[in-house]
Amino acid sequence: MFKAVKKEIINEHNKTTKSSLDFDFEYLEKKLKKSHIDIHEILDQVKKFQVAVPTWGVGTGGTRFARFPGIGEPQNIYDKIEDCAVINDLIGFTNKVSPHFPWDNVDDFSELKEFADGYGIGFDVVNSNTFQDPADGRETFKYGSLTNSSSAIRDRAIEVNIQSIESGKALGSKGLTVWIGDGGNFPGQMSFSKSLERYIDSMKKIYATLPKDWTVLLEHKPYEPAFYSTVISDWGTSYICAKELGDQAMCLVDLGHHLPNTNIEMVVSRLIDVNKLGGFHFNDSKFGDDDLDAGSINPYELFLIFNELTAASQNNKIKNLAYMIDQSHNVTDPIESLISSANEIVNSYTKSLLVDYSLLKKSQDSNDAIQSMQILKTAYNTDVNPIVAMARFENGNSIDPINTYRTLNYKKNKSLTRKNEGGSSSGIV
Ligand code: RM4
Ligand code: MN
Ligand code: MN
Repeated sequence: MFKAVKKEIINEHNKTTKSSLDFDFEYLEKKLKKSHIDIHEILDQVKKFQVAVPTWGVGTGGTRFARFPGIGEPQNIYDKIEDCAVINDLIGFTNKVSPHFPWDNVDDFSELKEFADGYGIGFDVVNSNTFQDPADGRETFKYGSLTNSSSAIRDRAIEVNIQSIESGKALGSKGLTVWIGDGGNFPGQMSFSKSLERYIDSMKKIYATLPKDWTVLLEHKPYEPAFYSTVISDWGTSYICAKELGDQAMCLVDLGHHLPNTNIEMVVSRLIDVNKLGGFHFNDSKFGDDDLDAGSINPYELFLIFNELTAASQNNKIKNLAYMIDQSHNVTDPIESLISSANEIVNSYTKSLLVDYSLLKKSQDSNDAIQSMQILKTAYNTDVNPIVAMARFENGNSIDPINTYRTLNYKKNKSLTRKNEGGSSSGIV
């Protein structure tokens, strides 16, 4: 849309890097040709890739201990949309945002939609927040929301979700992600059985209000903020609930929501096979739900996840997955982190398109473990940056987005008008 970043600035910057890109692209074209891969076919697919940016991700995050605000931080949803538009103007892979309610509540949603439209930004799946208390102070979610033992509190949590759907409808969204913080810190604190029953019961009431063309995505997490048990702890529980709810309920995989060493790519494959994979929250981690930048710690895992997705999509086993980023940026300018993360995600997707799946099948059938591993490694070790950069260029975006961004002095300029009122509405997330 090029309202947040002037098109001329992008064009000028591209002029300085285009010949180097052409050189790298032509080299890769020849290299891939040897393996009978047409780089232009890959490029066409990459140009269409989209992943949504979380509105809460453009504010500087924090830890349990402190938050160190950056300069020119967005102060409200309008500022956040503008930051997201900067990202999209530079990379073009992120033309939708995923809002979080009540954090992003406004009085007039049609005005917000119009504002975002003006930047070429749409609204992806909306997220409901019942992991902190609603502003009106009527009920508290301290001891749980959708699974609380009090029916009045459960009703209030259901209301928050229904309200999120209503807001999402006004914004043109087509889905709701539900992640609850419900769980316990002590053995015996809550009944595993009753809390799950109450979750399903509450979700059925939310599901009943879902428009027919919407999807509800159930997000699991094994711990935090509850540290002994969580109600929707793992993909198995998530699957059981999605199945119980019906066809419009799917499971969402947040890459940080697994116990250490979980084979996430296998979880992805299982959910595909049972027809319940609905979407992702991309991020990276070393220890837990660290919400670090996608591809920054374990890029091979990210590739292996896309390997499952591409194999499944070539067999027509998946469609319409909701791709979203879910990260917390504590030490970087969130705009740079999100640019880099989106590119890492597209990069992994691109590498998966290079896998020779018919050869892999033969190799698997003949129990050739080394060759099978090498087929994946060959794709993974290919430097696909020229394809991703060319996709950005041909879509009218920046060949070298982070350096283009740095020439803008965007945050410094914004700091003149955005007065820091104590930081983002998303707490320490
Ligand atoms: C949670 C979870 C949710 C996200 C919140 C902010 O850990 O990942 O998806 O909405 O954080
Ligand atoms: Mn998440
Ligand atoms: Mn999380």
